[in-house]
Amino acid sequence: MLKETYDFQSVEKTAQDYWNTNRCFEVTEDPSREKYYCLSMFPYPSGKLHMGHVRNYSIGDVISRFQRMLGKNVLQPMGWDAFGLPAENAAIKNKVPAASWTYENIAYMKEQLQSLGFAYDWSRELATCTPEYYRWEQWFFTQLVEKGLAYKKMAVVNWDPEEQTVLANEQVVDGRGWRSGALVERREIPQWFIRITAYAGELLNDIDKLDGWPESVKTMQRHWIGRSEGVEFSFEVDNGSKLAVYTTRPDTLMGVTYAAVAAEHPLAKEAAQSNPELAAFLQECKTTDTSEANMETMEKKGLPLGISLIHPLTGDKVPLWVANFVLMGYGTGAVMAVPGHDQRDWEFAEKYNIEKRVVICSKDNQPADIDDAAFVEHGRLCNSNEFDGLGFEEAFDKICSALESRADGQRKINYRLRDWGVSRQRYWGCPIPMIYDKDDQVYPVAADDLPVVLPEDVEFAGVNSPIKSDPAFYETTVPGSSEAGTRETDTFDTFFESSWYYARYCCTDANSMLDDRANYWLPVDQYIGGIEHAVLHLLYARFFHKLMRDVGLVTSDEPFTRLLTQGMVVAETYFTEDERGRKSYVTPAEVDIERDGKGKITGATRKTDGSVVTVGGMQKMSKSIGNGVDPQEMIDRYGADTVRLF
Ligand code: OVH
Repeated sequence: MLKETYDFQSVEKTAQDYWNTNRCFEVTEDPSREKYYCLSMFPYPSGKLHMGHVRNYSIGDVISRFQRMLGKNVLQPMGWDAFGLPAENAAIKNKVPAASWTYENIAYMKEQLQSLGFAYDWSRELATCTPEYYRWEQWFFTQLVEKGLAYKKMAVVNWDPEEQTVLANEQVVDGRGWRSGALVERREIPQWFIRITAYAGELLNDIDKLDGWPESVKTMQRHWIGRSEGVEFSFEVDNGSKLAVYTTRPDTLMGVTYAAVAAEHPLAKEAAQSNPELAAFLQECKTTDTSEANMETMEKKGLPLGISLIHPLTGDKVPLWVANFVLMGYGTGAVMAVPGHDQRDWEFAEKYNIEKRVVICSKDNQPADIDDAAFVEHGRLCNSNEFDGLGFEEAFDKICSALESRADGQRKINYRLRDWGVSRQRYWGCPIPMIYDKDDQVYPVAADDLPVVLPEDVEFAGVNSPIKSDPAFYETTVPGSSEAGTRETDTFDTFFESSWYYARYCCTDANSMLDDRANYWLPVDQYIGGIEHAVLHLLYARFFHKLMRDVGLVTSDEPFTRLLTQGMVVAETYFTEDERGRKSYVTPAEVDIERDGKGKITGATRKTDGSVVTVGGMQKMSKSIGNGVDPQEMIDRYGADTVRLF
């Protein structure tokens, strides 16, 4: 009989017990039925669900259940992105092994997910920190090494001299280690890279196939890959050598008034030997944060080297500088500068009073006005001798041809995308399956000797990775011989695990990385996740999919047909300020609010004493500003369906 009150506790429990007992959402590969693969981005087992999870997984569940009601064979799996820094930090802080902290969180968050009634096929649950999972990415990596798609090179990392550890970029705050506060140094160490640049063209072109993705995400991926057409050519140096530069604006070549090399460039080091001021500047450049964000905003600095170049077309002398914004690792480590038509060059020339020359006309076909800023648009050429009057394309072509015949010119397609550095000097990650012999030759671990298991029962002494000081882990033999060998003790970037988890769900018990069940379910019909993954995770997963295709594991070209990116979950904030402007937040539950006719919040007072508080506006939910809503509290108070509807 109908009760007066809706007892969500018993109703939901009864339903969820029924679904579990009857394994209602477990699916098998059934070629006679139309499949639908609906996937939400799997969570870090960080402790408990937050509203961002609830939003993501409610959307995924609604779509899954809808597709199921249409009669399709729906796969909706769930799992755990279990490696990574948070587990290590918790282990150091709470003196508990990363593994047990992780498994406890998984157990609790799994209960929360079940109490929200999500229709998951729990028989396919995976956790990326289990050898059963990561053994296959280790095998995959050894395949990439053998195909020349994974290699090792020296690369810069953030070094915390006090903790004697490498820091991730997000652990460097204002140039200092987040925990130690010590000034961070740049240090070059050998690291493993995956040659994603070999797939740059295909990753770019295939974006045009992704009609089910938001336009904004496709644009972000195109910019990240950053294809550019340009020309590489050489200047004659007055010491008889040559200096190669790359430019995407050969049409502005007649506007070159100086060139610049990176601080690590041989020409700079040579000139510094007889010039203490220069030597000091090169030393200063060593501590420059060369992240792209910083390079954009930092003050551009440089010094003349006292060396001249010969302009390849005019024969004029061009002074050579060293500048802190030129990177040795990017392109040729040298750039031509056209202050009239490149804003960064303009600012540098303005600061050091270097000549600016106009060679491009603005829209009205008059030489552009560059008094206050560079003119960076395309336009007809002027002050460019035989190239005067040409438009961008034609000038690009004719000047490239001139450079090809007179200055070793070579047209080039360049990409902003750099190869993927996958080494992490952290403990809680998948061990990189490589072994070194006594001469530092490196060998992939043989397939039969995988997995290289990460020891879980480690006592976390300090901030260093325990396996780096554990002979039981790193002492081994060289593959195929009885010679003593040493294991690689770095672990993979956790994006390695999340680049292929969507495929493993299709065949979690396969005795290979994937089996043919993957081709029944893939590509994912609908992927749902936060917009913060619009570039890296999605690009790496697309890259892995193409790599898995090329080793014969899948037949499709793209992993995700449709993508829905959810925004941040936000809530109102309220605060009071002390006389020195320091804010203390009060939670929305503690205030009474007034709204105007249109429902806009116009004021708020404390419930306790009626004192006025400032309305801080909508912000991403977080404990620190007091506007976080704990989903568990809401589930207990109002029930799962109310929370999901919210
Ligand atoms: N394991 C990765 C991950 O993002 C996914 C891998 C595929 C790389 C939530 C909040 C956060 C919020 C609200 C209240 C309090 C605190 C989404 C925070 C993620 C992702 C999954 C898993 C969060 C969106 C941003 N956000 N909105 N509100 N794991 O556990 O962080 O983008 O789609 O659901 O999130 S995760």
